Amino acid sequence: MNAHDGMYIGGEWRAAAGGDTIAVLNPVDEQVIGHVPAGTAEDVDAAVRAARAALPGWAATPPAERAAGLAALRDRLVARKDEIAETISAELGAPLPFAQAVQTGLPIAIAGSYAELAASYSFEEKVGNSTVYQEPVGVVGAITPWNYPLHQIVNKVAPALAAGCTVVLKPAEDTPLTAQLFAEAVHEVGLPAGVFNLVTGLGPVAGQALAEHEGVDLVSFTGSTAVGKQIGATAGAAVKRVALELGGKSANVILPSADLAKAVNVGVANVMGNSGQTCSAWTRMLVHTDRYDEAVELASAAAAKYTVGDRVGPLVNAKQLARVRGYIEKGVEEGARIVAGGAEAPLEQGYYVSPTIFADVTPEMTIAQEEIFGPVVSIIRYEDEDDALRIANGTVYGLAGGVWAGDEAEAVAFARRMDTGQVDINGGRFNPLAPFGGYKQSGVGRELGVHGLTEYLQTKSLQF
Ligand code: TXE
Repeated sequence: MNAHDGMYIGGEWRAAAGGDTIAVLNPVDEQVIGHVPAGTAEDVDAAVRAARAALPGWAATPPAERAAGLAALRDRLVARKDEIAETISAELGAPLPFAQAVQTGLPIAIAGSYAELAASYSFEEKVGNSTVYQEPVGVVGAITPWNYPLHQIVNKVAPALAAGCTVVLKPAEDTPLTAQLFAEAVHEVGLPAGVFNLVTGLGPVAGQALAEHEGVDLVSFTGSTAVGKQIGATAGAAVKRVALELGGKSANVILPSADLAKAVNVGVANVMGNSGQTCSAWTRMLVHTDRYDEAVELASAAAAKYTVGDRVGPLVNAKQLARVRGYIEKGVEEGARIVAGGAEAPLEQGYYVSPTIFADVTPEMTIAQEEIFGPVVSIIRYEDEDDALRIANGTVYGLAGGVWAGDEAEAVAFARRMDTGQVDINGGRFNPLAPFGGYKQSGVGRELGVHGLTEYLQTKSLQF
């Protein structure tokens, strides 16, 4: 499959210092499809040293040259997009059309947007008698999850490189093959050795070593809230910059004036894409009590269209399967009513879960409060707008959401009252330049666009 099966440190491919490897499985048939090095603290240290050594040169490289490097990287990703999509499909289990369009196409567009931003952003400005410089934060430790293997990498690495930072990436152990392809693309571009480094390995070993390393100036983490809190505490104790993109429990709020069928169908599709393994997924559907029964019927009919296997892929691994099934069982125990799907295995092989719709969900139930990370929608009824807002804002999370109304201004007014970082109005459209990130426990910092770039910059002023 990949031309290289090692880690990429200081411009060279190598095995882990300890010699161990990790097996990578295909969640569709549970077969081993590759092995990657199980990096340890020793490998992380080598990678951080390489990144530190490369930092002065890359930080001093004119932004236009860094932009050219990113544009070349985008071009290499385009040239290898089929291979990347097939790899994502193999290690994540995503159906190929989704792997091509969403998992590969969007991050390539994002890489392109950072090539443009690096060229156009003003890293220096005059403020009265001062000149204010935006300088790179330094060495970035990027720790990424498996749910969007390329997207999560590009979201961190592209803005970091655009800013003039150097990077050590520790991708998720479930999807490291995509990260190796990304490293191959970087290598083909010929960026200076050490500007980008890849250490594969387990979270509590390689990930933790990277988060704790003194030579890392900023840790950017996307993953579970539990690990995010730990990384935030470690960074805080070291007075180190940190960006956290954690979980979500986003609400799809369907106001009484909305086109109900459209809002429900788009809402169900939003959760079923990537088998519900999306931090911004609209896992709670909020419907006015007068239209509740109609919405439940529409949602169960919509779920039936998502056939397991060709449209809805498996979950990434056995642990996630057990976790999602556990949540479905908990929902039933707490009194919610399954109107589509359920916890039973739909296929004999692979980590599949049927698209599942719960009705009669109340806001305090576990399935309405905790991130499930599977193809499960909870439909909750509300009495009036204030009630809808209270429910929408009634979790520890605040990452994304949707609002539907007959009148756009009505939807905007509601969205402005939501404690959440990103809201789609009447379906919205993905915008690679719009900031993405969480309120409350969904995280700290923003990704994408200029807000994503400034995460990797620090400010210096000179007075004259
Ligand atoms: O996450 P982990 P898991 C949520 C989602 C999911 C749950 C568990 O609810 O069900 O988290 O997923 C690395 N120090 N999200 O267990 O463990 C790990 O190697 C440093 C939401 O897979 O947080 C991987 O690279 N790093 C989410 C990354 O952290 C550590 C995406 C994420 O893995 C580490 C994924 C440690 N001690 C899961 N332990 C989103 N926000 O999109 C693990 N890692």
